[in-house]
Amino acid sequence: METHKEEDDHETVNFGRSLIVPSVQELAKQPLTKIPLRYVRQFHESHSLSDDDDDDDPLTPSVPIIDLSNLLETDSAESSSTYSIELNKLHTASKQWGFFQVINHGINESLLEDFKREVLNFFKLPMEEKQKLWQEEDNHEGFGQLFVVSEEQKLDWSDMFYITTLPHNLRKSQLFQKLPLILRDKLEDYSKEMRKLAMAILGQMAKALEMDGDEMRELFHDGVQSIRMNYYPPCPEPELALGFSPHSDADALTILYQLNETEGLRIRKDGKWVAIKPLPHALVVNIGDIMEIVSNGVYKSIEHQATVNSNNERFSVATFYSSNMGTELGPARSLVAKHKVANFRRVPLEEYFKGFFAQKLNGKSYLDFMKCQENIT
Ligand SMILES: O=C(O)CCC(=O)C(=O)O
Repeated sequence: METHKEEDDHETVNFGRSLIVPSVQELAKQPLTKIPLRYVRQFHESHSLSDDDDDDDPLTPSVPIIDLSNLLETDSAESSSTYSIELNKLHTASKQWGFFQVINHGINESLLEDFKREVLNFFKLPMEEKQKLWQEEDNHEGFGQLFVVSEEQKLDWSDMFYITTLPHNLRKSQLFQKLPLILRDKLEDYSKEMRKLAMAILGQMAKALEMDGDEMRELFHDGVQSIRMNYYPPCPEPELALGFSPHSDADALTILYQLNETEGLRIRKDGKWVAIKPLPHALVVNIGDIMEIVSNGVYKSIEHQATVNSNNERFSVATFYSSNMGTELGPARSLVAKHKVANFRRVPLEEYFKGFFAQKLNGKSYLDFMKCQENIT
């Protein structure tokens, strides 16, 4: 990972680069009946979208819903049975699903509405304006796509805007300053609220895992946060394309805000793709690879993908929260002592991220890099 001085003389880190690709939003404005070959998936990839998909099967379980007010709201809560039941739900969801929706999360509704409006407006900016915020060849922050490493690689049917938001010294201030003013303000507020929420959930996870709470705080205070805004335009051949290739997230916790009611997010559960239906006022939380590592494999990061459809556009914002830059990433020492085995090795966080962003997305394959050799299955 390269570290360099920006003009305003603070250190920034270059987490990676991605080949520059055309805007799908612009492409989708043309009267297309077929999508260009670069977006057409192999049979087995697109096949997995339709044939494994049990959306309408009433027996398909739906992702757990956690009521955060039962965990966070009252001081005396921890001794109550409501608290223990909810904590147990969180623990089970994190072990068995790696995904859950949170309700009563305490994020101000008007902030969510204002931020949504600004993100929708942002994607509506004319292309000449967006060009000023496009990725550069040596860094993947800005508008574009991530994880594009070759000209032959299949592309996702989406555009995104990606930015490191916290800690402030890692933020590319030149990019941030170019954002429309209201979006910048709302993004600042949203990013702070997401950090608070992530820390609160991590605190509860420490309790559920019976991990040393101080160790969790030590690892994640001042953590690295990045935000990815996704736009999925309607697609003339949705059965042949993917909005987002299957992947697990490299961070510890992702908080996903689905901005409109168009469905698209699917997670792989017991070999089947299960749709996560947007629930009004809820946020989707998922375990990332860092949390799988820190929990010594107790919690699982889960493969997910986004599908597209022919009629409706879809918007989402993912906030990724990771441990802090000083961290050596590895299983929590308090858990290794308890489990009497370390299931993952230790690497500096920088090295871990550098490896992640240098490759094409491929399910959960990157986690193998972190497994202790004898544990690779
Ligand atoms: O848009 C979605 O539902 C998925 C987004 C996602 O997986 C991501 O941004 O990492």
